[in-house]
Amino acid sequence: MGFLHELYGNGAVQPTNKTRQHMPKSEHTQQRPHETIQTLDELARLIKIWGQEMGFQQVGITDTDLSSEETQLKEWLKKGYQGDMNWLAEHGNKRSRPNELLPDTQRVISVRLDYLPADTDQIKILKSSEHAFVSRYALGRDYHKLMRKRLSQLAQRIETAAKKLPEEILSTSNITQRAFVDSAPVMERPLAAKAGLGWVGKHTLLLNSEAGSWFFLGEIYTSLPLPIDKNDQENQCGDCQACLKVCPTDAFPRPYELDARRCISYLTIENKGVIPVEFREAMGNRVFGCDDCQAICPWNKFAQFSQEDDFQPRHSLDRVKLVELFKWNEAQFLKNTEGSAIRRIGHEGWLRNLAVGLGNAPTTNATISALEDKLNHPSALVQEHVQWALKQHENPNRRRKRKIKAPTHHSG
Ligand code: B12
Ligand code: SF4
Ligand code: SF4
Repeated sequence: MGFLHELYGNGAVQPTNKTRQHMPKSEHTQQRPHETIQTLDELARLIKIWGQEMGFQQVGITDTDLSSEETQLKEWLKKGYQGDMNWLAEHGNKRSRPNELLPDTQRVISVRLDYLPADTDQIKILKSSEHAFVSRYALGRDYHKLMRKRLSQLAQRIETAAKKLPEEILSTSNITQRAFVDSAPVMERPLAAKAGLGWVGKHTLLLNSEAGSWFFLGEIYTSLPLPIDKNDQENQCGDCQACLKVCPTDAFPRPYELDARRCISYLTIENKGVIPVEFREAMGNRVFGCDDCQAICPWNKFAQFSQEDDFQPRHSLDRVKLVELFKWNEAQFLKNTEGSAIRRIGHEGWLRNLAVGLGNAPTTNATISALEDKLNHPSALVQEHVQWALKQHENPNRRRKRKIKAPTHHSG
């Protein structure tokens, strides 16, 4: 059975076909100026309502204890699974000890924001090797700024309300809070799981039985001793191993553990250098990130499309041909990726990834001539990947390896 059949012909998960809905703003939940909140329980309840009014689909509160995750993180780093992402090993214990990152932190308010745009034909595009497959999270505007801004507004609203709490409930007026989205040393998935937003699946992402996994995470660290939520989302992966089996590059040494060095997301986004040849055929047309382990997950049939206009695809990135993207010069690249997560990899990284995609595309005049045009590109990195791609086309009847195995066998 071919990989694509395995992935999409046999139980792969198509997202629900709901149209985008905007959450109604429930005016009665707005705190009126004359109202004062009397207890921390009441504040916690309002924080969730405010969060949802701001567009977050879920909000949960947890404590800062990540002691067992700290051990797992250290073991993961010891194995070198982080590759060149040295920043994951920096900052001492700040990543697993929230109050070492922000002194006085007592609680973490964790939020989720759905990002899957509607009607992007993701399976069709992944199967069409002349098209570029860009991860669903990167089709629209970069999520970092949008989420951080909203979280900061939420933090401000919490602080204003907390300062009015009776003194016997909250004795200090010194409230410390900070919003984070992805970029700081924060263990977002374990914190979100503790806060009741879902469970960490075998693919290492956070998922939820009512929402799947197509969402971003963000958090507010706070010194407020808010009541914490219980996680009623038990791990419901059961015997399923679909994500482990579908991974084109065999990046899971075992369930719940990812060797980032083998993950297409790492290879195309975080990796700044050469893409090792062993992974290139398996990458197919995935030119920015990879979604396979999520696309196959049965819980994603409960995913809902994003309500954010900002996450809708720009420049037809959900259905554009590889050749077309490869023709963007640096100025076009910078213009077309303004405000997008794609910009981070730079024009050179973009061409590198697209060259691999073109090496895996059908042999056509358009593909060959687009590649030949870049043979003398000033970047040696681009040149090398273009040469590899052209070599692939020397045999138009070749069969691409769609899936590779890690050298040491590991079971799922
Ligand atoms: C580094 C990073 C990556 C790396 C490494 C990924 C990884 N699995 O660690 C790469 C570049 C590969 C990557 C890829 C992607 N990423 Co990323 N990434 C991050 C980042 C910045 C740090 C993650 C990290 O600390 N990893 C180190 C590991 C060891 O730590 P951990 O994830 O916290 O894992 C712990 C738990 O899993 C725990 N655990 C819990 N239960 C169990 C059970 C068992 C038995 C075991 C052993 C362990 C265990 O053990 C681990 C150590 O404590 C986070 C943001 C953040 N600050 O957290 C985003 C983040 C995880 N990424 C995200 C996304 C969207 C992606 C991609 C889907 C993007 C794409 N489409 O290409 C892919 C998915 C690949 C995958 N299957 O994970 C989202 C995930 C949202 C979600 N629903 O979970 C995050 C949270 C960003 C965000 N703010 O939304 N990412
Ligand atoms: S994102 Fe793709 S390459 Fe990375 S672990 Fe998931 S399926 Fe494998
Ligand atoms: S595909 Fe299966 S094993 Fe993987 S996260 Fe989803 S339910 Fe869990």
